[in-house]
Amino acid sequence: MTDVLNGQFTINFEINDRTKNFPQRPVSVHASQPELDDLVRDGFLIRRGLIPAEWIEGFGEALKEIAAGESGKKGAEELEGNGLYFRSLLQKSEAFHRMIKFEPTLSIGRALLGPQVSFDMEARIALPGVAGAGVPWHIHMRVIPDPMPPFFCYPHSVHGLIYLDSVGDDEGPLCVIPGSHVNPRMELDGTYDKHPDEVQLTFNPGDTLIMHGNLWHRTVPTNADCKQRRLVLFGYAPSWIKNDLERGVKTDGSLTDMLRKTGDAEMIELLDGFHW
Ligand SMILES: O=C(O)CCC(=O)C(=O)O
Ligand SMILES: [Fe+2]
Repeated sequence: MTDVLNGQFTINFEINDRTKNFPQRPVSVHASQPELDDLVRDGFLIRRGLIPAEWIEGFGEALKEIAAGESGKKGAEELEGNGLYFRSLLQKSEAFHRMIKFEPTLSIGRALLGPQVSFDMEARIALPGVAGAGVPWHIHMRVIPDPMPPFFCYPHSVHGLIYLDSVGDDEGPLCVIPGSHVNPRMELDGTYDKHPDEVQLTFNPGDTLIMHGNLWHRTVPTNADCKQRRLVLFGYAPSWIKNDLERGVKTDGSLTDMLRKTGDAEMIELLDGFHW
């Protein structure tokens, strides 16, 4: 950590809101400028041992409870060949709330996206002894139209993967293609094909990968000797992209809820905005 602390620097953001007297939003960045430059160029940055062991243990305990509570329920995501997913973790356990203002990653998110970001968390578990569980090549924001509209808001996001368990060859390393976050149309989507530029990464508990949400990545599928493979995913996105901040006189939301229930996919998209 010492080199990180030594390299730390501050960005003094000022927001262009004259009506609020130009708010100052300084960000003390837990990374050096060269590290940020690497992240912008390669699309990822690894922080070994970033999350303390007791936090990892707490996340694991909370996930265990959530998994037990959701098993077999409608909407539970137990995906064949992929593993179990648990979404909206901040709503499911306070154990995850310590990540909301976790400066070592938050400050990097803000340095890259601007000081106003929102945050959410989810998790993925691959079970021990189950072969073939993996995630094929993908990016997280498959929303880029062609042709590119003049005012298109490019889906920059900063995502993170915190590993709770050791990930070696049996558990399926993570593969990333450095620099691929600027190439949203690679013809890899949904495959496990080895790519000549891929870098394979293995992890110990507490290791954290910080990446652009559109970095191409996959896992190697687990083999039958694998141990449990759990990770928590988090994401920062510009907070002003969300339109669900309630203002003015509060409502019970029932009218728009009804539209969501009865509406088609277009209606839901128009009402709910985008979910990563
Ligand atoms: O399991 C991993 O290592 C990565 C998972 C992943 O990329 C995802 O769930 O989007
Ligand atoms: Fe992913």
